Amino acid sequence: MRCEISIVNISSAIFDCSAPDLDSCPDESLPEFAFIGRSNAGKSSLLNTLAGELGMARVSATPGFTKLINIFTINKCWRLVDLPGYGFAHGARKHRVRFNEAVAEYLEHRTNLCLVFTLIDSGLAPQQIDLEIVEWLVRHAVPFVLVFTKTDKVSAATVHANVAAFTDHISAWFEKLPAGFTCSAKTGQGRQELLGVIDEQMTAINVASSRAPAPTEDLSLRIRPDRKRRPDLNRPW
Ligand SMILES: Nc1nc2c(ncn2[C@@H]2O[C@H](COP(=O)(O)OP(=O)(O)O)[C@@H](O)[C@H]2O)c(=O)[nH]1
Ligand SMILES: [Mg+2]
Repeated sequence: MRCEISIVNISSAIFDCSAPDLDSCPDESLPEFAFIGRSNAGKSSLLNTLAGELGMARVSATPGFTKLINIFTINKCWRLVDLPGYGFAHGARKHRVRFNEAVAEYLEHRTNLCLVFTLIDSGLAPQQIDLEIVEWLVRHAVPFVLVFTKTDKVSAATVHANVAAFTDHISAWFEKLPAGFTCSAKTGQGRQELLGVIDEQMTAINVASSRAPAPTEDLSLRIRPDRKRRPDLNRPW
């Protein structure tokens, strides 16, 4: 399905499902944009800010739903995916990052996954667990951008210092750094930029779709070859 309308304004956000694992996720017919971050990084708040008045991520804020993959269809043509937060492993593997198994499966194998928004609290110096997540995403060739959240809570100088320190830590892993954004769910800072990223990706998909010879082509088949490619979004921050 091709989206003819601009997606920068979210006009409908429909809760699809809370999936316990990859197999329970809906079909791969629509492009997906997933949000990950530590618990408390500001994921649900940012999703709600993106959706405006629609209160999209309310379900994910409900206890019991936070361990599930919460999926929302936006404007009937793409999806936002609220992934469970990550933590450290207990026991022998402690100090190693621990994903919910379903999250790892989703990130590695979901063929219609376009881009991951990785949320990091801008008020904190680089956290080992966030660095490990970025390393994991790089190792598994998952396309992602960095989103530094809660910028209203600390001074601009602190945000700048924390972002610079984080960038410093990860820069050796990249030839080209991933794009980074600073956001506040409270003030709306960064909202248009994040929606702009989604718009860019959707436009690219639509352009590819308009070039496709077969009218009945399945979107998921078209996305699959690009699945492991890094997004070409090299904005410095
Ligand atoms: N000041 C401020 N607080 C925020 C912001 N985003 C989230 N919070 C607060 O941080 C806490 C965790 O946010 P939440 O969205 O539930 O995080 P999640 O666990 O990643 O989904 C809540 O108390 C939010 O009100 C923000 O941009 N600014
Ligand atoms: Mg949440």
